[in-house]
Amino acid sequence: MNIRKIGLAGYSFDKGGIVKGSAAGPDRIRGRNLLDRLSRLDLDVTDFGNAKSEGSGSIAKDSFTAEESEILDVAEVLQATQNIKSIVSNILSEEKFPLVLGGDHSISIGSVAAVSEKRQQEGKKTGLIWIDTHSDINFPATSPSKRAFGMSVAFLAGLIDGNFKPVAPIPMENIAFIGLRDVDPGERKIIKENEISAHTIKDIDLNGIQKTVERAIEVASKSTDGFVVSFDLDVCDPRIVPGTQTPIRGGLNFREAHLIVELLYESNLMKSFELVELNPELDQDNITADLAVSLIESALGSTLL
Ligand SMILES: [Mn+2]
Repeated sequence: MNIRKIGLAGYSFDKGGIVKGSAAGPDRIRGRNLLDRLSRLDLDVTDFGNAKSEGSGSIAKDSFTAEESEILDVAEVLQATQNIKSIVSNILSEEKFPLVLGGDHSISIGSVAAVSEKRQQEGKKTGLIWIDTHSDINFPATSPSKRAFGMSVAFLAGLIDGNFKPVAPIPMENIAFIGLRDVDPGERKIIKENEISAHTIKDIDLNGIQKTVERAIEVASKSTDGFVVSFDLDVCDPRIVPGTQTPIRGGLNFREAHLIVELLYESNLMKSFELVELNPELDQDNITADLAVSLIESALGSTLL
């Protein structure tokens, strides 16, 4: 298997979301013996640490478009996404596989863009597999929360002009959602109009995990040679993931969640993996944090035999 040299980076940030607390996610995941557990997988892990940003740095309020100005804490979010982008770019320049820990889901605006930009410089296109209860494809105007964590995919696809627009947007024909079960009206419209591949929880009920993941891989790797994977813990059922800010009933069970990342690893096409939205303050006896660690192990090649 191809994933051996890992660059691990956490980003402590929760101003892109509604409920505070996911900024403590990376520390908690590390505290549940992540590095020790990864060392058993025969991986060469370089730790780039947990980073955070204080405020908005030098970004002025008037540097945003009218549309961007609708986003709450927009300057802090832009600062954070720029920071995590540069950290992931460093990991890539050392030719390592980025393993990113969030933080709320807005950090993907930077972490995913770093991978697609680096690969565009190499003449390659990049797909995106977004495993989440939510499609996170709101525009600032359609977003019910006005929080950036519900807009990440819209930015990554290059649908919104301005400061957050990636140099190398992910082609919409190479985006695949897995596990959707809470999609806003504005998002439905965008998904339908752009014919984005969206596998809801019902599709999983009907077709099973294996077929669903195969279809998502097909979409994300069509005329690309790989994809990034972004895993929001809230795709799992609240019974196994109490520690997340937007728990929604009827999610994936423990084995379904693991099988998804096991199959993605086996595809040999994953170019980075990130796991977001652990809120330790809402967790119960670390069951969410421990699930996060075991999903990361499976995504990086841990097998049963
Ligand atoms: Mn979500």
